[in-house]
Amino acid sequence: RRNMACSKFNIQVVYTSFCVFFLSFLVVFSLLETIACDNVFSASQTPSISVAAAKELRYLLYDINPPEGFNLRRDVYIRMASLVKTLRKEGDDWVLVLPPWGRLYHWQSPDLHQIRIPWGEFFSLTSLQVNVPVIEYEEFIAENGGPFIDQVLVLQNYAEGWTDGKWEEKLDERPCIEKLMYSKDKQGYYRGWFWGYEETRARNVTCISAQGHASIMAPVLQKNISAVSVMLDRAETLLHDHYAGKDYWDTRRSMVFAKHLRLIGDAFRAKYLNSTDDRDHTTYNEDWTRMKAKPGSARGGPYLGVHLRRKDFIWGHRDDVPSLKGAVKKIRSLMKKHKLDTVFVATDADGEELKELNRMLPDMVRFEPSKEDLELLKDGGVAIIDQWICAHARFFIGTSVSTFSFRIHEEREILNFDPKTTYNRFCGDSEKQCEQPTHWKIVY
Ligand SMILES: Nc1nc2c(ncn2[C@@H]2O[C@H](COP(=O)(O)OP(=O)(O)OP(=O)(O)O)[C@@H](O)[C@H]2O)c(=O)[nH]1
Ligand SMILES: *[C@@H]1O[C@H](CO)[C@@H](O)[C@H](O)[C@H]1NC(C)=O
Ligand SMILES: *[C@@H]1O[C@H](CO)[C@@H](O)[C@H](O)[C@H]1NC(C)=O
Ligand SMILES: *[C@@H]1O[C@H](CO)[C@@H](O)[C@H](O)[C@H]1NC(C)=O
Repeated sequence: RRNMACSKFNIQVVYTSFCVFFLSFLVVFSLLETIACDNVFSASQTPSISVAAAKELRYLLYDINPPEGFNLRRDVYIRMASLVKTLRKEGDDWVLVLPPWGRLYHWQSPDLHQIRIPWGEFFSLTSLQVNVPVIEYEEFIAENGGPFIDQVLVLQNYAEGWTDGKWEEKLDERPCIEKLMYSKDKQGYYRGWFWGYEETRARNVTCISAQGHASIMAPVLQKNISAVSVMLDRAETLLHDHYAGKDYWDTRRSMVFAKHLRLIGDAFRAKYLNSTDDRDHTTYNEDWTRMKAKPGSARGGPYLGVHLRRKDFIWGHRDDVPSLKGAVKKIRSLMKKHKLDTVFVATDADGEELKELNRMLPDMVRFEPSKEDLELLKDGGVAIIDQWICAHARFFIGTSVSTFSFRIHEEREILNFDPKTTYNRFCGDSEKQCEQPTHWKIVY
């Protein structure tokens, strides 16, 4: 039943026809992926068969506040996966339905149709499956017999804020505080955004004030609600169950980038950065549960990796973000210090800034897809390839409190880089105390 996620992925891979060289690889890997899928599914279905009589199949769907970016959304996935794990421990056979990607504020490439993008375009579904059962939204529609969601719970804070200035975990059904983003149609169904799937309808929508970690929802989902499919909207309201604990890292490690994106990043590294896994000690195991090496064992390719976040980060004139001139000065000094002749720059800088950067740093290497490639990879795929290449650099420096940079830190931690080469950020030109990012160590 859940095999669809994998077969659908294969189809997408097949129409990724841009580069004949990659295509032959991709077909082979998609075959491997199918085999891996079968193993994963048969393994995960064995226990559910033996207790099938007692456990009901139920679906947890979720969505996030529209302005949130790609990288925060990846963080909310970790919270939801944790909730599903709690739910499965305590009762029914819950499955997490992956919210299609789209309509993200930062995805601004013109003429690109960027909605209803399945997770398989960005992440390896078989890898996610090893951690917790997940399905794509279209697969949910097929299994569920139509685009119907039984119950939507819109999460919100408490209208009164923290009582007595004291924070405590709590959860209550409450009137909706903000204007509901769902409206009733003539048949009495609720219509809403639903990731651009206009035909989707909800049978019931209510608001819940929630203050606490993700698994605070578990008793309500088990006991108060009997609906088969439940969607949590504004899921970012819930906090991590165990931030940076084993469960957190298991889920984070399972969020392996889609194979075709990693291959494109690797080919770019080989061609433009003289970087290969063998030489750089960054060999990746397809089975993430076996990705564990001696800390500091990764060497990385002979280049400096840079994430330079601009746009909304400079519009606010934040004092922890450098001017382009300040950034280039730092880049030059790091290249000298670490004896690196090459710099790879990932940035969201706009046309004007990019020109200026090019002028000051003419030798920088950037991943710039052709129009055709961009159509296939989309802004999300390009961002992942940028992150993948930064994750393989001998030394990395990112931007202060950018979730884009944080995800690179984690990726480098997974690859076993020495933390000294990872947890670095640019300082503002006149920033006095330039505190460097925190080292988050993997709990295996
Ligand atoms: N390709 C590419 N895209 C980038 C880069 N930096 C930012 N972006 C784009 O801009 C978005 C940044 O928003 P987020 O993903 O939320 O990450 P963030 O930089 O922490 O921003 P906030 O969390 O919103 O403060 C990314 O998702 C990308 O779409 C970059 O270096 N390369
Ligand atoms: C869930 O049910 C319990 C017991 O019936 C009730 O006390 C509680 O308020 C309900 N919680 C929510 C969020 O509806
Ligand atoms: C909608 O859901 C709420 C909360 O679970 C429930 O109290 C209410 O009876 C439901 N309404 C309908 C029409 O089913
Ligand atoms: C690539 O790296 C290898 C090993 O570090 C080195 O011997 C070789 O000269 C480099 N090639 C180029 C083109 O820089």
